[in-house]
Amino acid sequence: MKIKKISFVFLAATIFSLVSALTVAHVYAQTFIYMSPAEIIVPSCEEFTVDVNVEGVVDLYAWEIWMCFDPALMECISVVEGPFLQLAGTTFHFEIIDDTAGTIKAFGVVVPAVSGVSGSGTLANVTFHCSGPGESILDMFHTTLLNGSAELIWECLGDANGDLAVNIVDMSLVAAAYGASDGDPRYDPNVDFDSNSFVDVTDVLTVALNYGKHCPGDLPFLSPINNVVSHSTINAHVTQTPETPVGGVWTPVPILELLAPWIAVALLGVAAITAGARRFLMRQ
Ligand SMILES: [Ca+2]
Ligand SMILES: [Ca+2]
Repeated sequence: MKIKKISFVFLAATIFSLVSALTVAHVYAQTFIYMSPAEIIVPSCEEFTVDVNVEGVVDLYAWEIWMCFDPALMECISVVEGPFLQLAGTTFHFEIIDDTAGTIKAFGVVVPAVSGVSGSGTLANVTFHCSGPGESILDMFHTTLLNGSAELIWECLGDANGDLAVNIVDMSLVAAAYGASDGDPRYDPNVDFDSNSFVDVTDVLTVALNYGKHCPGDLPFLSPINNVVSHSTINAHVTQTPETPVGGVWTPVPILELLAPWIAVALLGVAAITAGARRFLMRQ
């Protein structure tokens, strides 16, 4: 009976350990897109940069991030691609900044998409110029991470201009229509390869997966499918403080305070001369 009790305790402890280990592994296996620093405090009229990072991603071929900010408080100066995706090879990066609406739309993709990158790193560096005191959320939305899963198809996928080749021209065309939906003047059905009435990073990745191919001749082609990486996003918060006067605050200094040491020296000199003169007269 005692042995049975010990066995039961041992079994329970083993199960608990296994569950704990699996839970921890699950936590660390989660994928995040987050901004760093998460809390930004900056004086008015200064520039600041936020890194957009990814944590714990596997086989990343392409990313897309849309962001919004308060255009009354800041403007976006630049979006520079970070080094993480470049670990997989040559990349193509594109962004649309709208400082009137306060939005950023950006993507990065490996071209040609021959291998993905795994791990953690920086996707983009976003630089803002602060224009006045106040607070704003830097809100990421429509974030997409795509891995290398693809299915074979028997059509010339990725050729937007019909010249039977998939190259930088097609990548430029899909970039020019990037972010547009059906009805938008920039929308181009020839680059909406998945016919979902929207040109986004999935269409960009379609070009990247087939980059360099010719048709007919290089069949089959590749279509992204079931390749969305589930993830969470964590936003940042900006506090823009009132401007500090250049050179500090001027305080008037009393003139007597400045001259006091010289007045003291002069008085000592006069006293010495007077004492010397008195001594001379007494000898006479
Ligand atoms: Ca083409
Ligand atoms: Ca599409």
